[in-house]
Amino acid sequence: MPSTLEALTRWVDKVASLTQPAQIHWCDGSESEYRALVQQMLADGTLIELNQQSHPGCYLHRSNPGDVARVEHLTFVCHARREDAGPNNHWMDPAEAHAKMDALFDGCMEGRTLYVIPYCMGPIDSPLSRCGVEITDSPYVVANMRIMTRMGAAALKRIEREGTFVKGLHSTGELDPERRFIMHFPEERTIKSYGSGYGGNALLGKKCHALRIASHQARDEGWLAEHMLIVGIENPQGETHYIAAAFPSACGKTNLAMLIPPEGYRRDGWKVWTVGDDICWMRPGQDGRLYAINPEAGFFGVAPGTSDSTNPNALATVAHDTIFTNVAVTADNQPWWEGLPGQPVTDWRGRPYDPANGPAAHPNSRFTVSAKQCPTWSPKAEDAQGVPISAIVFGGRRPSLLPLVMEARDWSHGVLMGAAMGSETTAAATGAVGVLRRDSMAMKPFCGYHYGDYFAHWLSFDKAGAVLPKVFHVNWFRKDAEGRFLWPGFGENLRVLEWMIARVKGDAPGVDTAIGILPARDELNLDGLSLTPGQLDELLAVDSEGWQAELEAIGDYLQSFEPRLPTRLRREQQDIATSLEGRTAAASA
Ligand code: OXD
Ligand code: MN
Repeated sequence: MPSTLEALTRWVDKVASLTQPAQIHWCDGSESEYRALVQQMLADGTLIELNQQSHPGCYLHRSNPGDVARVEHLTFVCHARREDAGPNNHWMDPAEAHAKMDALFDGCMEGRTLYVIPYCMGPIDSPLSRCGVEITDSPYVVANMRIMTRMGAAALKRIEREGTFVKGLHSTGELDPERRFIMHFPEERTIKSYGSGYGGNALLGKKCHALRIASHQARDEGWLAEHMLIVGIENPQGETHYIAAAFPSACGKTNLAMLIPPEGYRRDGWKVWTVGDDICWMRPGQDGRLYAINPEAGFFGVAPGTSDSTNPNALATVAHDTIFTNVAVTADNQPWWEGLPGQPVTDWRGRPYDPANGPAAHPNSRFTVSAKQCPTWSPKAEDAQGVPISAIVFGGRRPSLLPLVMEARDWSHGVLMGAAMGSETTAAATGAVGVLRRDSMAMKPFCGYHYGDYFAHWLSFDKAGAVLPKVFHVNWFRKDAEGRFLWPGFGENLRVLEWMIARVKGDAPGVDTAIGILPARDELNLDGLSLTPGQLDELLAVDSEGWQAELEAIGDYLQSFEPRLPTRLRREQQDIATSLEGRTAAASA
């Protein structure tokens, strides 16, 4: 008997009789198992060996060209009651969804191996962690799950002790977009995914479990599952403040999580510690503060744009033992993407590189790598208790209006800032790129239930005994009239984080405005930056008329969550709108 947990063996048997695999393999997560899978994938062409001198242990996977990103229009959240999914999700009746999926899974693993992957999201001994089991017919998924989660024997032991686990069933099927669905059943803690091998659709521990199912479970259990990086900032006095930050996909979470301090800061002794780059689970501790873990064990990062100038830590991390997906290749068989020096000779589809075919690496090409390889990996990342969060940051790609940084006056204002987040779309999901869309808390594609209920859950943390983090909103992507970025970004973002920490410690008074607290001109350390006073003014300007229009747009957006929109959030939006009108009237009187 591969497991002592009857509920697990019964489920595996049931899936096997539906999918009819040639064999069943229970993953133990060992190095030898990983090596054997890699050999098998090299033999059948699923993986291609990269230059083992320059990149030991690195392989390339080329996916089907029609299967390179998350598919939000094919992703469903199947609550028993339609209203519980909210206007932020696609919904299907659970019985109909199960029937549809089971018809697809019927016999789909004939001649294939069914892999059973027990995994733990979060440190194996943490009370904040949660476990799942993914069944898949893809060895590529098994190899990626081994990097991205604590997978195998230790996870199985915890699952057997606890008796509960999230069930995830996956098959690559025929990779036919017409036969592709990513279904979630939050009330059953179950996922069924068919027809895609892409990370966010197929590595079920990540978006499907750690965000969509976990966000729903978190509401039931009094915690938060968020699309956030976690970074520790150590000041020259040796104090470390942990910051959790939500940005939509492909907006630089990995870069911020691995930030290299500017030269002067390094000299003064500032250090940055990476705890996570994509997902954060938080819950109140005994002292009332929020404590966070990164449920993942690896990075599934966007390759293009990752370079020695933008993120040298990421580059060092992926120098060995990394699976690359849909990158290009150089003449000497090294992985290549836009932003790196050198020349590609083969593009992501395996064709001779021709600029007429577009970028050499797919814009959503990825690396999968163990977090332990990151030079700034935090020693606290494995801490069972998690790290205490001093500040929560929201942000997006906003070419205009949104200042470089602003702080919420209190928790409910912070929740409004998160709810109102907007960003230009990126290549991480299929669909048009560069269109502004509201993406509350960067969870639009990932919140497993009604956004109105989710906002209420966020607000519920403001209660007696709570010692909540300060909340900020940042915008690294503000442009001038000529379309040039006003702020240099990357490592220089530490200057903004330093101001946040000063605010947390009560060391910076800030300037109170209708939209929140902004830094006074002399509160941001700009030493060594070639920023003109005009640029700083633009970055910190509050355009009252522009903001009045923005508040109206936010009001319309919030309206779409009625009747479940918390009145407190509506009041926040109205209070700011009124304050803006008052200030505009006073200024023109
Ligand atoms: C990701 C995403 O892969 O957000 O992290 O799409
Ligand atoms: Mn993400």
